[in-house]
Amino acid sequence: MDLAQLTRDLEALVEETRAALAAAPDTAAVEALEVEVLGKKGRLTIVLRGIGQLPAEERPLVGAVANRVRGAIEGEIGARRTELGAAELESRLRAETTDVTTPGRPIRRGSLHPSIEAMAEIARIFGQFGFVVYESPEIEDDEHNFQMLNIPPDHPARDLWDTLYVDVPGHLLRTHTSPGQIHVMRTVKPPIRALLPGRCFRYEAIDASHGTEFFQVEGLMVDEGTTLGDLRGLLDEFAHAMFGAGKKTRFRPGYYPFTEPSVAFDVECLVCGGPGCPACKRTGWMTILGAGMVHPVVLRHGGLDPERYQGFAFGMGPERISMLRHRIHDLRLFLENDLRFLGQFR
Ligand code: 2NL
Repeated sequence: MDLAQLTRDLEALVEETRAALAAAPDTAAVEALEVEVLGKKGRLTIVLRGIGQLPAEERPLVGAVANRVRGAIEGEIGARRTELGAAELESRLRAETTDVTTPGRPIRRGSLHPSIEAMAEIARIFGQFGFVVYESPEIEDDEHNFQMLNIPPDHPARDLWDTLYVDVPGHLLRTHTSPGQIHVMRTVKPPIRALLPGRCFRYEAIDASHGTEFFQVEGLMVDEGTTLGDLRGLLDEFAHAMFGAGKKTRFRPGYYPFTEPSVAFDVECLVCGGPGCPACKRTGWMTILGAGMVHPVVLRHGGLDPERYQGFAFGMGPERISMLRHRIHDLRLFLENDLRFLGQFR
């Protein structure tokens, strides 16, 4: 081994490495080549072992050549790594790109249950007249559900409400939202304009117009000098907003123990408009709610002096309102949760 030979070997190593780098398909191959050439047990180290056999004065010369060769190889490797790295990044970015122009999966929107839709519309309309929504418990006691509403324990009117009882003596599932109005009268100072929507319960055989659970929306207005005429005017506005401007309405005598006088409020038949058809049982009218002037006894139970304050109240079933609006013929549809039915509402 002499200096010239060693120098040629080193130059050859540079050439071979350059060729191998050019052929390296990816950065992993470059890493492998780096270890093979420059590593601790790499080819450069092996070539430089020959230095030991050279005369001492030639060794620094080889050292200088070796350093230049190492530098050249490192430079080549670095350049090729950068080149391949950029290409690899480029192709990864291309592969992982999200095409924001691809059509998305449709988002299925839910819809309101028709009872809820009707209650929201009722609340919206009465809200425009200053009525405020209150809520009250579904479990009540006999006093609030019956006695304070002028329905004493053995009164025959109790038969109007087939009651579901809970296993706490004296307590029951409210048969109407009226006990909530008692709470309102006892806590809110007149003028009162209260709207009470909520779920009610009755022990009934389920058929096309009855269920054991249903919603009720009750309204209550109490102030000095409130009259049946005020009730009539308010309900006309409601009927026109709900069923159409200009629809004819009427009051008929009715009966509730908690109102006197009591009325049924009808709107002209929404199907035939008056002459009579099967939908209105040939009467030309459809009943939309019951109402009346709050009975003085009930005002007193509400903590109000009937000599000073008068009030009216009304109650309606949102399911009935919804049935009239959408011409639905069977109440059971509101309870069955058939999505083909439920999906048709807002
Ligand atoms: C109906 C009729 C009605 C009332 C509810 C009421 C409440 C109080 C005092 C007086 Cl605290 N009245 N509520 C009055 C008349 C009718 O509901 O058929 N609802 C579905």
